[in-house]
Amino acid sequence: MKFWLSVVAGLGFAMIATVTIAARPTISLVIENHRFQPTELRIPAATKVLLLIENRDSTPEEFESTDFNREKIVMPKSTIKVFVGPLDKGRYKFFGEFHQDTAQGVLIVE
Ligand SMILES: [Cu+2]
Repeated sequence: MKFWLSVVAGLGFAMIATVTIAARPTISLVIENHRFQPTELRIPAATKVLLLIENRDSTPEEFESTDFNREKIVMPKSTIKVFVGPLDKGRYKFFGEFHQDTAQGVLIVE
């Protein structure tokens, strides 16, 4: 009996975990011609968000933010995952370190 109770509890936990992963807010960001599309991202405050960053250029880029402390290379024609947050309300700049003259964006947490 004790064994079956723990199996049932385990299944319940696995289902909750799956739902939690599925519910994770996901935002797509594209790098093309050394620019971000869109240049403004909006996410809710106090929430962990998954950013999917696709580099459509034929050169590498580095997604970087000193405001929310992230730095990750995106190879040409590939997509990376970056978790952001939970953050307080505000505006947080990000940029492509290899093309800072054009690759600029802002994360708006509201
Ligand atoms: Cu860097």
